[in-house]
Amino acid sequence: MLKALIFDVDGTLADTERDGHRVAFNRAFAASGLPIVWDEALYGHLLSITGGKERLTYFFTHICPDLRPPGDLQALVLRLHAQKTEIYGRLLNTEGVPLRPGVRRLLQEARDQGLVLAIATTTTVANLVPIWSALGPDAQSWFHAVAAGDCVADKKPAPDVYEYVLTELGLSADQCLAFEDSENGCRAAQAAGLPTVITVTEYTRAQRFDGALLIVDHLGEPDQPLSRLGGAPFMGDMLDVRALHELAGLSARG
Ligand code: XBP
Ligand code: MG
Repeated sequence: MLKALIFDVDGTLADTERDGHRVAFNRAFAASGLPIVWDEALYGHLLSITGGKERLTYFFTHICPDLRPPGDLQALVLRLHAQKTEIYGRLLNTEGVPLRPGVRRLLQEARDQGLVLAIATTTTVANLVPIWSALGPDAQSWFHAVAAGDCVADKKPAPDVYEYVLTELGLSADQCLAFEDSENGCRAAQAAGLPTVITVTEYTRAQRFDGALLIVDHLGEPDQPLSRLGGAPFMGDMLDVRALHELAGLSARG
């Protein structure tokens, strides 16, 4: 019996990586006088590392150690990431939050029909503030549990954020559906035993989603039909609560 929907944030609720996080990282580099620009292609590669701090550490260690300023690497990463997070919040507050198709519709319908909502994300919890603002004045209260960034020991593809949310909700994995955009996210949800719906982005379209229940380009809108890319033989134009109950039933029957 489907009781809860658990959403990833970046790439799932909103398309935030290319024009949001990536731009904020570059502005933080510039503000620190570092001659570093993460172009779209390089950032797509760096996204295989989840967590902005981990991504910065990987870059200075394995990609461009010659661009690493002298001094303690961890202190540099913490300072740059704090700058980036502050820039990211301002950027989304001025540029707006690119909610993905069908997100607002499905969240509203799920609330109206009594489904529990939760967030399981690798991003820093401060980055949720513009998401709440974009969804509505009381949007943060829509979600019964939020697992974000450093609240768990290991980031995706580890299952920690999903296990944290399941514990907070007091539900079992087979009573929920997870929504993700990336291979790392799919692996995290699958490792927590969660039936997983994937909405790909341009960065993740070519990734592997082994075990996913359904793979689509987005959740669909009445005037913007979704395209099924893999998984369950779903024939509808958009994912609504009725369709999710049917998919959950399909998953339960194995
Ligand atoms: C995506 C991530 C995050 C963001 C950057 O999170 O891996 O690291 O790219 O945010 P998810 P931070 O898809 O799980 O929402 O710099 O705050 O980590
Ligand atoms: Mg994501």
